[in-house]
Amino acid sequence: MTYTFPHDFMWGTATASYQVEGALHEDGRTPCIWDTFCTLPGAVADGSSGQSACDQYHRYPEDIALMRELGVKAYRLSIAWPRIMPDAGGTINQLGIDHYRRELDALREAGIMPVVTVYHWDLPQYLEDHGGWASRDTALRLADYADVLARELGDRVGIWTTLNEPWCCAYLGYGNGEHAPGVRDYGKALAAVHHLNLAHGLGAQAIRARLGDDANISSVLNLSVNVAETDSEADRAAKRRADLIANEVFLGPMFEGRYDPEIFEATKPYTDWSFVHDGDEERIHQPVQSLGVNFYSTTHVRHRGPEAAGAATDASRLRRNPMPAQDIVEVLPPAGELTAMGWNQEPRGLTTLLTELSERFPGLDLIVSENGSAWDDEVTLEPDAPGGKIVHDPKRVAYLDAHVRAVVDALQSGAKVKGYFAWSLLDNFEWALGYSKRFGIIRVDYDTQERIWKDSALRFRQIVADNAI
Ligand code: PNW
Repeated sequence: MTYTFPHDFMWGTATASYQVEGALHEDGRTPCIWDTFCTLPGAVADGSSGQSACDQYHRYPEDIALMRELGVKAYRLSIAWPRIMPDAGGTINQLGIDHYRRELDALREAGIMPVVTVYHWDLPQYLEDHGGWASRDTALRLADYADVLARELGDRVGIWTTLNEPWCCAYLGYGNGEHAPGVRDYGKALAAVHHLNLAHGLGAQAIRARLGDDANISSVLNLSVNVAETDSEADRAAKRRADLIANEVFLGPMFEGRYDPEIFEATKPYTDWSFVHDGDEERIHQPVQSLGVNFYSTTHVRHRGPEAAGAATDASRLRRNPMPAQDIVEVLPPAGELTAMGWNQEPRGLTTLLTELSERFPGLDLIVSENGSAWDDEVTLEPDAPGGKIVHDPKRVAYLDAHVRAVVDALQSGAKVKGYFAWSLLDNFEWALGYSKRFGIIRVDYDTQERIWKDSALRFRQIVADNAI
C-alpha cells in the first residue's frame, strides 16, 4: 500500500557544525571543547578531530547543490558558537556572522529552508574553563549567544532549535566521560541537565523577544524508548527509573514547568539539586511550536538487584547506561542485527515514541530531526553513476524504508509528525568514533573531499519526489 504524505511534509537532511565544517582556525574561530577533547590520548577512536571534516565551511555551495538534487525542502544545520563569540569578553565576530549569512542565503536561494540548531555540542573552551555545563553561567551565556543569532540571522531561518540532545551533553559529557569535556561525575552531569534545560528556556525567551510570536522555536531531544524485559514489577520499576532519568528530566520542565519529584528522590546519592533556583522551572517552560525527536534505536532494560551493583560500573555497562540510574537499571546488550554503531534496529520504537508524545502533548508539532544508520560502506566503480562511482548500501536503504514506514504508522494513528530529517547528508566526524563510522546518505572521500552518491540517497530522493512510500 502506498502512503502519500501531507503536501507540506518537511523532508530534510541534517548535520552539525563541528562534524562537517572543518576550517577550525579560520575567520577568527577559537577552540571548542571538542578541539580540546580530541587531543586527549584515546578519547577519539581513530585519533582524529574535526580539523578538516567534510570541509563544508568552504564547500557549502556544492553541498547545497547536492541537496537540490536530492529534492529536500529543508536543511538542519548548527552554528558554531566559537565562530560567533570567540572570547570571554563578549566580542561578536563579524566574519563568523557573515559566513552563516552567506550560507543561509544560499540555502534560501536554492529553495531549502534552514532549520538552525543554536547549540550542537561545540561549547567554547573558555566557557568550559569556567565550569562548562556544570556551571549556571553557561546557560546565561547561551541566552546572550542566542540573542545575537536571532538579531543577526533571524530573518533567514525557518525553525530555531535551541539545543541538540542535552542527554548526550550531560550524561556522555559529564557522566561517563565518553564525550567532551570527558568529565565523570554524576553530580555534575545532573547539574548539566538542569543548566542545559535552563539554557533552552532562556535561549527560547531571547529568540522570542527578538522575533516575536511568529518565530518557530523548538528543541531537539534524543528520548529513550525504554522497553522492560519482562512485565514484572521490578522490571517495570527499572523502566520507570530509566524514563525518569533519560526523558522526564527534560520533558517535565520544558512542557509542564516542573521536575517530577521522583527525580530528586532517585538521584539523592549524587546531588541535592540546590542548583535549581526559585523560578527556574518556569524559566525553562517556554512556549515552543515543535519538538525535534532524534531516533536511532531502542533500549531494553531490566531490574538490577543491589547484589549486582559492584558490576554496575564496568566499562561496557557504563557505555550502555551512562546515567545516574546504575543502582536499579541494567541496560541489556542490544539484540538482532546491529548497525556498525552496535545499535539495534527497532523501527516500531519510533512509532511508539511519536504516538505517545502526540497523545501527551496534543498541540505540539513533532519533527523527526535525526534518523539514520552507520554501516561499513564500500565504493563501487560504475561508469553510469555520477562521477563513475556509487556506494551500494542495501542495509541503510532498508533502515531508511523501515523508519519512514514507522513514521507513516505514527501518522496513521494520529501523531502530529511534520517532517523527517535523514542523518546525515554526508559521512562526517562521528564524535568519539571519529571518521570510522559513516552515517551519510552521501559518501565523503576524506582524501579528496569527493562526494559519492549512495543507493540510500537515490532512495531518499525517490521518497521525497513521490512524497510517498
Ligand atoms: C546524535 N548514544 O548523537 C547526534 O545528534 C549526532 O550529532 C550524531 O552524529 C548522531 O546522533 C549519530 O550518533 C548521539 O550513545 C551520539 O546513545 C551518541 C548517542 C546518541 C546520540
